[in-house]
Amino acid sequence: MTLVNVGNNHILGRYDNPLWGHSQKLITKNYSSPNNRKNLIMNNTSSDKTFGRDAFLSLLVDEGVTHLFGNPGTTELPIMHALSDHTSLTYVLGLQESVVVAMADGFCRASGKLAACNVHVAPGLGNALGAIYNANLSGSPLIITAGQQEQGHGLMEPLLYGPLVDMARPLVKWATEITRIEDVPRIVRRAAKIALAPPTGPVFLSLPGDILNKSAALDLGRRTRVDAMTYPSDESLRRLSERIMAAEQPVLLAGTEIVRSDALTEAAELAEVLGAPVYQQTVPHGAHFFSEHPAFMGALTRIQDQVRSTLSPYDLMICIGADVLQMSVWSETDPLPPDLPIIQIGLRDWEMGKNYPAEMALRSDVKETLQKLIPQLRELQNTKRAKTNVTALESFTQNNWSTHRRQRRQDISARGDESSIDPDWLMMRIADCIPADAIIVDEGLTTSKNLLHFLPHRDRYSYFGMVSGGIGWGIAAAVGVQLAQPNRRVVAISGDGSAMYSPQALWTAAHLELPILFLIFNNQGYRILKERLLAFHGNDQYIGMNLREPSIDFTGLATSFGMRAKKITETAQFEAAFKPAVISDAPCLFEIMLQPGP
Ligand SMILES: Cc1ncc(C[n+]2csc(CCOP(=O)(O)OP(=O)(O)O)c2C)c(N)n1
Ligand SMILES: [Mg+2]
Repeated sequence: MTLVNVGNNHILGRYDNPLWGHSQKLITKNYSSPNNRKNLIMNNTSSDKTFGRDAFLSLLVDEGVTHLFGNPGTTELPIMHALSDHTSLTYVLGLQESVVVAMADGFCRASGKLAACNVHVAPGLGNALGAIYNANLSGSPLIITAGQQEQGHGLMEPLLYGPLVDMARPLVKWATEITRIEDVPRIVRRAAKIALAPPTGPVFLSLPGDILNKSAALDLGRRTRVDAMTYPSDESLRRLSERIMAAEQPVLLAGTEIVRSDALTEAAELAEVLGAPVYQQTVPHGAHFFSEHPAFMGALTRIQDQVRSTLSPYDLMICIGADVLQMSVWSETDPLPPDLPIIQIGLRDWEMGKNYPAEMALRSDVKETLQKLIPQLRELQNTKRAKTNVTALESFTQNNWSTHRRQRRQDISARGDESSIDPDWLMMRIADCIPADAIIVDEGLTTSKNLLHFLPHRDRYSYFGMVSGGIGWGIAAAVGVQLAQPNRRVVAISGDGSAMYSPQALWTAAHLELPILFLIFNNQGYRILKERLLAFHGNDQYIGMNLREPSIDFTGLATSFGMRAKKITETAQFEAAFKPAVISDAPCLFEIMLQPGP
């Protein structure tokens, strides 16, 4: 690779990313000091040699990894053996590999930091694939490793052997096997750089046992970070601001990169400058916009007809780091109104023009770009337009998120006391009663479908939702979120069906005494599937959708893991128990009994 000087940064070369299918420019900065480097030339064998296992763990630490999530087997024993010499790494034990990866995913999402996780050979990696799929969609910077059988086995296919790299490859940014101990530093350094280079995402390394147990004189090198704090050229910014000002009724689509780039304040300022309403992208991954801002109208639904009609009044859609109209259930209607032009800003150029042509697509950091764009828009704006925008913002209050919340609250109060717990009432009370800086991890499915109508997004880490529709993420992700944010209270909400995909994570929470409050909504089945079977097929024979006979006792399950737990059947009981639990510093589970639905 050649080093080319570009201003203050360096372009270190190009690499091909299999996901994007084209070359990425790498702008690099160097963070390791020469002193650091000296320390990293390891001396822990009698002959100035380093074991592969020690080199691997030292490299993780030097790359900034603080938590190694894992589930060990024989092929991971070299790492487990070396761990006691690397005390700055916290090992977090998960009792099933999908749980291990989901915990690590939660940690990355709630910190933006690099994390590592280790799973066991082919069956363990197989167990983890659904969670890796989720981590890839959420862009979690994660080094996933699996122990591999010793290379000395050759082609003899020992127990647990499998094509690990081939298995992981479609779901990660980069996957490789380390076949020479000399490559350990280069490969781990490259893995960390790729995971953290925006758009961030998981990478996979297969670690054969013989590489971990061999020793060699190794220089562990230094870390590389790709600085992607980029903004468009002056010319692009000029064209962008002129195009935006030419629109009479622009609308903003707030997306996931606003969280990653920490650009909530800038996104709000853009809405104010333009007097434009803001919708959250159709799949709310996180807290993409301040809900209580007058311009916030809520999330777009995933119902094509509704989205089309919501967007039809506008003459320009400005997508800020957003997935453009990702849907779930198919419909003949296209959600995008014909002739609605699109502008896309963000670092994930895979998303640009992916589903709909973009009139302008700018690959740049959202925060940096908005910081440059907003003053230009102000300059172009005349006083008359600025006044109209203020009036427009005021007019949104008739129909915005805050107004709808007020109405929904009144509707719920008007319903009066009901014998069973009403899911919407429950969501309202959860939103009301949690501490202001609490974090919600949401896999509540039908029960929490209206949660975001009550729960305001107030900061970038206040809410984490499912990104893919793959269930079994929430309970485990909450463990990682709590580890990443130890000073904030995590409330993990989950359907009963979803909870059964990763109940093992409750044990990790209990074992680490993490003060997570788990709320399991027990409606004794897969309500969402029942509702859809009835709606799509007119069939009320819910074969394979009831979790009854026997009923699952979540209170007993949590208690068996050493966690305090309580069954809640009435609203008054919830009112009495919730507030004290949400400020207690011990893990706790409430099993909330709800109507089974259709
Ligand atoms: C990994 C995975 N397996 C299966 C499904 C299919 N699926 C979607 S929702 C659901 C049931 C969810 O039940 P629960 O968590 O109890 O929520 P409820 O519908 O009752 O609100 C299932 C099985 C899925 N989305 N992801
Ligand atoms: Mg259910």
